[in-house]
Amino acid sequence: MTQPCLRTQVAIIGGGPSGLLLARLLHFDGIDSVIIERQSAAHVEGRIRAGVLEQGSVEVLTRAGVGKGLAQHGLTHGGFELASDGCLLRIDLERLTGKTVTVYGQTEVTKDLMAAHRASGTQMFHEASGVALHALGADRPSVSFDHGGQAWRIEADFIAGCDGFHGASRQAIPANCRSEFEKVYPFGWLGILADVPPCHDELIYATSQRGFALASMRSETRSRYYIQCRVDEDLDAWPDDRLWEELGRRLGPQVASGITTGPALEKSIAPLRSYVCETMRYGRLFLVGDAAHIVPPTGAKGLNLAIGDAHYLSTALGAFYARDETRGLEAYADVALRRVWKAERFSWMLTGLLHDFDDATDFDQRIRAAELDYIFTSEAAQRSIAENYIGLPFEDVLAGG
Ligand code: RFL
Ligand code: PHB
Repeated sequence: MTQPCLRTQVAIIGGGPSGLLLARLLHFDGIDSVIIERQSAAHVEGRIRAGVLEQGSVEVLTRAGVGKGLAQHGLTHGGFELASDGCLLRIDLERLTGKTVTVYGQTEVTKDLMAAHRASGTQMFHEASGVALHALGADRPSVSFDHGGQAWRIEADFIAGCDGFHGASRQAIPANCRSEFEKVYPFGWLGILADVPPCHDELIYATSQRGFALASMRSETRSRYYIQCRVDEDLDAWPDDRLWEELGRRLGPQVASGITTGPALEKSIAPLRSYVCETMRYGRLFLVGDAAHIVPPTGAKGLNLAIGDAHYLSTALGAFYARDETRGLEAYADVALRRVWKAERFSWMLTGLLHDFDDATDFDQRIRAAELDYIFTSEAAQRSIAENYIGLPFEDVLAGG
């Protein structure tokens, strides 16, 4: 039996938000791509993750032709609350920066992108296994995988590694050509999704003696809450009643009085990690999104960084195919990493500020209290948080690194 072999301009490994978005942006520049995804389409479309989009991300998604659902159902937020032991401070994003964020679930972003790809006929291989990358340093790299009981091979000009933290792409870069920077936090987030109205019209990030809590939402009738928990926490030890009670305690009495409880549609625990792989390029392989970097979810940056990478890479590839210009491709890793590291810093800072660390000394606790006090009383400190939360500006990748 002969092995089916396809040819495309960009082979995209991973059909999560970064892969799907990159393929859409390339499509609008007339660049052909094929998506190879390990999971089923239903699995990809059902995943519950991020909830907050920066204005820059909304603009990129709109450019990718998936702005309609966002415009119709996205909730525009001009601020969010910080709560410290029950005292509330509003970070007024709009007044401090002139910008807003949009609350719209990653599940919806993914569904919108999948619908657009189905309509435009993008070739997508779901449930592909054994994905392997070949000849990354040569002019014609390729990807091999098994699909539908057959061994496939796709030859491409470029490969985009959009396959998340546990994917195959990053591992295909020889260990002596990449440096990894990592911080693993000694706690996770226990998340609950429920069809109840949110307790407040904006997000509330709360720090308390009992640990961190976040009140978020997906719509006016669907709430998403998180609490800091042990990484090895047993989900069975958290029946809905206990979780609602704990949320109320951490968010403080004023917020708790507005909480509507209800049965959990979903409950899960996510570990928290900061991670960066340098470099994000090896030969004709470019890493995009979680394949290259992870942030703890405290700053709502993960999906936004993935969208930023897809924007930079599609711009660089567009210039290559339109004008034979390689400057953007050469600058991609440095330009993307500069933005990534700033988001890493912000997410790490907010995580340290708002979570309870078992090994914190009395000194650490006093410093944390002083930092919170500073933020609660200084507009300059609030502006710095606001500026990072709404998303730092994109550089021009074509101007060079
Ligand atoms: P993904 O979403 O992990 O998608 C990668 C895709 O690649 C596939 N794959 C493979 N395919 C082929 N071959 C292989 N060998 C493969 N290995 C993996 C996977 O099946 C998958 O479909 O990465 P991508 O596309 O880079 O997107 C990144 C985002 O998903 C991620 O950064 C965010 O979800 C992070 N995040 C948040 N980001 C925000 O910007 N705002 C938020 O509010 C926010 N909240 C969150 C979050 C992540 C969370 N968890 C669960 C980690 C809240 C949580 C709780
Ligand atoms: C969410 O709604 O899932 C969410 C919102 C803000 C974050 C993290 C997660 O910082």
